[in-house]
Amino acid sequence: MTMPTMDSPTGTPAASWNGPVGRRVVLAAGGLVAAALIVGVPSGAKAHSLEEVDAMLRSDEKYFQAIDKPAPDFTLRTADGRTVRLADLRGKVVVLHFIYTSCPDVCPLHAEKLAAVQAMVNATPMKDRVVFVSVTTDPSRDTPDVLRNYGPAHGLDPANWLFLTTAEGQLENATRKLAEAFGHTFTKSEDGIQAHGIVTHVIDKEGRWRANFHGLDFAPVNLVTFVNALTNDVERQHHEQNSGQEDSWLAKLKNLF
Ligand SMILES: [Cu+2]
Repeated sequence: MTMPTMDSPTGTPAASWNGPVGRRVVLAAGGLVAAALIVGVPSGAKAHSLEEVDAMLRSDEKYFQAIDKPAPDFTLRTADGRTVRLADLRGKVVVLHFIYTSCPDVCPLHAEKLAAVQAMVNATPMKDRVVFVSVTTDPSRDTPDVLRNYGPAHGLDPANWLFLTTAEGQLENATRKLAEAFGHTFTKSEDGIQAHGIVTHVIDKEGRWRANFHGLDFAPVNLVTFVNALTNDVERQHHEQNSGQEDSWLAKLKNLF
């Protein structure tokens, strides 16, 4: 059996980011979440404007990288043959990552990590405002049936999860080109194993790329908190007074851990 040639600590788009990528802490994710709550999240959950969350994550989540530029555009296809453009997702916060289903190592862990994030999001009113998007970097092997079955097998809820692949007429490397636009680097060996880094990208409701969460060791609650700030961002400027209800469910979610 060939060993995977994962270049886990490299392949990240941020030159300034040097954190390790590993699987060890993932196994203790519950503990990490609890630790993040103790050190990272303001108690009472009253204060979570985007600026405050951003400042909190910059100091307490070492795998968080703030970004603010237009997200690379895409036109791709779902397993059911539906065309999806990034513009179609306008109005929703998009949590996007690149994986391929035959990955023997970190892609399944990445999918499971995002499934945990999705479960937290979907336990709240954010469920209708957030879309999770997996993009395969191996369109020739990841056929519609494979795409459809992968998410549920790793705990992802099809309610607000899409697994995208190349559309008719696109080159086979279209999704890998997209991944490169998101800062990834790839090499594809003869046995089809791709070397790649692990990054979760967050795109706001207006299609701007707002953050990367690097590797597998970030605290899921920190990604949820950031996504929550983005879902509230525009409304909050206009309805500062109406935040009580949202605060209470976020506090409740945090109290689960
Ligand atoms: Cu992988």
